[in-house]
Amino acid sequence: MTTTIFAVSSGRPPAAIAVLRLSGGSAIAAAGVLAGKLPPPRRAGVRDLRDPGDGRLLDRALVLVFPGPATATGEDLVELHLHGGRAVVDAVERVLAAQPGLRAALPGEFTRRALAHGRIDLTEAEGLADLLSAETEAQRRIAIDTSGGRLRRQVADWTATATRLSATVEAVLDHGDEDDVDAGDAVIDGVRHDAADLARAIDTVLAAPPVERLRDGIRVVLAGPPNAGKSTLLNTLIGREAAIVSPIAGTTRDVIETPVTRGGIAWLFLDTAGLREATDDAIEAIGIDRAARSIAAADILVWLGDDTPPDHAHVIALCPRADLPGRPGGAGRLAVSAHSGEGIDALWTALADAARALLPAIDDLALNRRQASHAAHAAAALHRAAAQRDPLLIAEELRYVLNGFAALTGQQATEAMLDALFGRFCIGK
Ligand SMILES: Nc1nc2c(ncn2[C@@H]2O[C@H](COP(=O)(O)OP(=O)(O)O)[C@@H](O)[C@H]2O)c(=O)[nH]1
Ligand SMILES: [Mg+2]
Repeated sequence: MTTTIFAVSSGRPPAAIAVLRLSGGSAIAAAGVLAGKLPPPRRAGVRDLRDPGDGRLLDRALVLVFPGPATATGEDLVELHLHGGRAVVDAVERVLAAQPGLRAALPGEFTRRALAHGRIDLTEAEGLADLLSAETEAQRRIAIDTSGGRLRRQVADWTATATRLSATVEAVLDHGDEDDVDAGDAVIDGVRHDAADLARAIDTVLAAPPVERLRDGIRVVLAGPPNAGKSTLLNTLIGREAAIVSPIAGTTRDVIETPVTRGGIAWLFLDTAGLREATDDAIEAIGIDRAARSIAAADILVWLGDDTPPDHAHVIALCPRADLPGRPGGAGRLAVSAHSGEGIDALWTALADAARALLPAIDDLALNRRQASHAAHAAAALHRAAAQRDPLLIAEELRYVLNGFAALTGQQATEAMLDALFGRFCIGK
């Protein structure tokens, strides 16, 4: 029997109520030791919780018992709704920890058990992690779909189709000698046709922008020559002094990253060292090198130079410091001044317009990079299967496809991968 774990799931005390959850084979017995006769399954009951050592009252709590396996974790689960004071929670946790087979839960351990018992799959666990960290409405909407099994159901659909194709090919391979050859060919042609259809369906999903951009923010890189006003503009956009501003060229040496949410979009603004050809300062030179790499990795490049911007798929070219006399305007350039505020709202509008193409639409099935890479492998194998005539090779490709789907939903997840995922969760989840 696995150990029984317990943790406050409702956030840090003090609070009005603290929901302490127990999960595992000893959960119900342990709750009984504190509460005496427990309420019937899935019915709330108020109980006196007592220290079994000396019989003293710990708290008066609402107790709920959920016998497994039809529970969130797939194990016996108990909820104690305590008064949310720190000392109350401490006292109850101390008594629980003293019972044999019980210990405090690790971060994400309840969810990890849910995954281990097949109550959720890996895509749902990932969606849950995103849901818990969601700060914008769009993040929440996509995460709630994924955590609710939207991707799991889609992959189950794809898996059913690939399994049917695989079985059809295996049947042709098994009975190839007995049946007439033309009939076998017709069946294989049908499989190839369906494999191509499935590949295209997956490609459509893969064409949507990745969920990371929605979650971690759209990377907006401010770049241009020294003293163009990059750092000042960054501070104006985010509304605080994150970057040092000075008339001395070469002040900003490292890339400064500042996250901010605005207009329901998560942004990550990156201020960079000014790009200039020659510098004697070794550290500034490293900064310039980093700036060049940031530009390459930018989702949107905001260019503050008066010359032609570097090649980039999404560039917004500015005419900065537009309040100064004699600043060149120019077609296709947005005049902005961090000092007068001119053009700042228009810049936000231009950013939001560019962002729309970069983010998954709210109704899209959005995949993270891990999920997308497995789906892409499966789609590639399907394309290869569709281009094949040899049933043996088609069968082989279809096995790759099914492996890819299994990896996507976590049937082959490694411990290290799970550690990384559940490290993102808080204790009690
Ligand atoms: N007049 C005016 N000066 C600005 C503006 N933005 C920045 N500056 C000045 O230009 C100089 C360089 O600014 P900074 O933001 O450090 O430029 P960076 O090197 O591109 O980061 C500083 O003296 C700023 O005060 C602006 O919109 N108008
Ligand atoms: Mg600067």
